[in-house]
Amino acid sequence: HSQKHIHRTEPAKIQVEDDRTGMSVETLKRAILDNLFYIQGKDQFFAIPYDYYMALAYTVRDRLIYRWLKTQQTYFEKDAKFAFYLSVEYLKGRHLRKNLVNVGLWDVANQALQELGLNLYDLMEQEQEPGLGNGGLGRLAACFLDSLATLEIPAICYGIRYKFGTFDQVIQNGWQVERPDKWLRFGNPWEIPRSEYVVEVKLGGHTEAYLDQNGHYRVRWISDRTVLGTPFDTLVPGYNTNTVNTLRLWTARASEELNFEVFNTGDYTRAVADKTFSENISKLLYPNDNTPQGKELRLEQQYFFVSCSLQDIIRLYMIRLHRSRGGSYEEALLRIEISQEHFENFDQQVSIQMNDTHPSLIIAELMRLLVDEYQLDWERAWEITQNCCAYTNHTLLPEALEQWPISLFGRLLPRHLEIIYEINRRFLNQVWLQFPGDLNRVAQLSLIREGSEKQIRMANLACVGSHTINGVSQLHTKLLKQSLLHDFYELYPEKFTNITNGVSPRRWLLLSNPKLALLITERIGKKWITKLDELKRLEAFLEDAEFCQAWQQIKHENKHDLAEYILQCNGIDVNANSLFDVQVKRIHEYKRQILNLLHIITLYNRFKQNPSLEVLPRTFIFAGKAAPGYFIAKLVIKLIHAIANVVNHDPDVNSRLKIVFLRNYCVSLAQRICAAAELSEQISTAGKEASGTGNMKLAMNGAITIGTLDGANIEIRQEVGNENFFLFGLTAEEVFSLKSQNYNPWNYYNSNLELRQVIDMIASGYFSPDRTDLFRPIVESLLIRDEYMVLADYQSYLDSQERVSHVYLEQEHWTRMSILNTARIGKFSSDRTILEYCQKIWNVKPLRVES
Ligand code: T68
Repeated sequence: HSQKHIHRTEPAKIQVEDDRTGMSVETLKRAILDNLFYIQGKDQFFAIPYDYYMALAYTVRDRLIYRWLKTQQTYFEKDAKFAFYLSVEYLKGRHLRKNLVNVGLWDVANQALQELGLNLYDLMEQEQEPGLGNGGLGRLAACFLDSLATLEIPAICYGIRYKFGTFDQVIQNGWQVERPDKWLRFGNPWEIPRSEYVVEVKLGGHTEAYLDQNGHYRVRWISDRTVLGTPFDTLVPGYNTNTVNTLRLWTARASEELNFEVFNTGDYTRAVADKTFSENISKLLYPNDNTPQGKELRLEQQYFFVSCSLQDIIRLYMIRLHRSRGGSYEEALLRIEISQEHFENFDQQVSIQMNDTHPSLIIAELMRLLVDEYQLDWERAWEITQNCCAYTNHTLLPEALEQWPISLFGRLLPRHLEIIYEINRRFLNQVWLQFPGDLNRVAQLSLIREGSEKQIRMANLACVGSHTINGVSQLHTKLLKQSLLHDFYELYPEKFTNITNGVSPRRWLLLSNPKLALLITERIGKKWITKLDELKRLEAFLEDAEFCQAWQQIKHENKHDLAEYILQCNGIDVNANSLFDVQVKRIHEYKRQILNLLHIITLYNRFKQNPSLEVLPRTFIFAGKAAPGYFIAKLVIKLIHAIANVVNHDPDVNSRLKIVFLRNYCVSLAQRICAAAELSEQISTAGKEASGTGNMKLAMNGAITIGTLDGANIEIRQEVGNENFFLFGLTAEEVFSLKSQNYNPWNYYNSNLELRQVIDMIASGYFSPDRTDLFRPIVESLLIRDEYMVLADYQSYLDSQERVSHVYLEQEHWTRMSILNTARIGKFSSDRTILEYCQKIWNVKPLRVES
């Protein structure tokens, strides 16, 4: 203790550079205590665990700064093409462990903390996870951050710094209740505000035509308000590289802190009211996945973030241009006079990826800047725009496509509306030439949907303005071409390509399952961490009894850990020897959590009818959030709890069946669960899940999939082998053809006794005795329409589950399948995915940052 004190009270003796960069245990200890004292303003008398966490976080961040600046310098000096990734969501998960591991500080930090009498694992639990995303789309963007940095790709990722990320989910009496997520409440040590790079964003107003000095007709936008965008940078270190990339998130600020005119009249509240108004733009993340929210504020968010990011992209481009012409950095910063000829090579230097249509306003905004502000011809501006932009689609659900009523759009972005009309006019002329007289086709392709309320179709804008359109799995891309974007495919077949999703092996194996990662490394070395195909070498150990046993043992220990967590959170005692059967993802009808429930009730019934029946003990683990406005999804959560309530308390069955709903699904929880999962439920209706990425994480951790031929399941099955995958259900084609033949769920209900019994129980209030009609909406949706063909797939699912139970009883066989799932999952590394984006879409190459 006395030693701690010396360093704190004698700052003059501290060698600053060393304390902020040194990687030894001694330096680390000194740095942690120093940060505790000088940044947190605490000593060990006052410090709470959070202070120590912050002190450690700053210690880690200090060690990234040099490489971060070096990375930026390299990017400025080298004449390389850049990828700019635009996403309104990033579901990053916690930083501390990832950063420690990526920069090789894990062991030293562990040691340093031990010597300080602290526990690293406890400190990691102090970190508030930034939940700036809803589900797969946001998590994909976060895996891409990791892969871009690890692969040394010159890239900058842009997004919104929401004050409130995805809501906290609490469960009250089985119902989901949403609570605001105050992740910034205690400060965020991982970000650096960059107030000096603030940009201005215009909104509202009207447009005016005028003649420029050359007598050309031009338009200017006279907005009626402006907001400021301040960037906050998060450092993103790659694994074992010098590259530290930037995630730049924008916060909205009022351009005037107060309105002085109003202030002087004495109306203080009103004087600051405008400020609140502007700052609302980055207040909250809309909590929907796979459904758009047609709210004005959402459009403001999208434009705000696009406008800020594009200004930044252009500014960075101009600096690089100036440097390449021999100018200095300082001059470049001051040289603000941007003109036409500067854009000559813009599209050879800049590649912009739109993560779904949420950033698709970038197309109209780039056109506006090039044509209105920098006075390029429309034709050249359009060429540049198309050459720069590319669009990733993430959904096949037609109702999920974004559209904006033109009245709302025009009020907020009057100039962009004109530009979109002009893009559309030229585009439809071209369609008309290619398909003369085909009015129907023109109507389908038009950026504007006609009707009583005209709408702008953002997917059409994205397709027209991009050079490449990609789906996220083979099936998804095929179906995009066949149905959702069929007309665009006929027009531009060459624009379409597939890039199957992937997940980061650092986050989803190395960090989330350290024991398994260690076992793997002991056998095949460390290369797999950045070359995931290396896992194939595990196949050599299939006959190695010791290895197989260690594999089993680790899964068992992970299950134990999760069981402990379940006991702590839910007070449910689960059997760590039972099969851990998990379905963790957003709650959505197309993902069919209900099908899982029908299976559970079926098992329950079989048990009740025949108590001596040999049934494999199973623990069913659910987790996931429902969009707050999605009534049926929230009712599904209630139904899970209602069934759990009956099953878990029934002494006839509860030694063999348990149902657990873990509240507040998030990245940290996903990491715990995937290490312990044995059976991965990927049971969406074929043709509905664009790709899925949970399927990849779980298989990577040795869980075996029970799944339909949907999204990336198809490719996973192909890779791991049909015999190592539990298949069931209709194919996408069968789903479509059954639908077109007037699918009738009643036929299934009437002809399947077990199914009928299960549905009757839900309908009659067996699980809701206090309100027997509580689950009627679910029953009705199944019996009246069954949009997602749950009944059609029921029997096939049961049969497949029965095969699961049989195989699980042969533990050796199961372990073999488990090992093969991990060993053959190499394709689903987001490193492979990012390399494909680099090659097929961005034409961007790695750029080594020297130490
Ligand atoms: C998911 N989409 C797909 N959307 O459902 C999933 N939507 O199949 C795929 O694997 C994943 O994207 C990555 O490609 C989403 O997660 C959203 O979250 C979302 C958010 C806002 C608006 C619409």
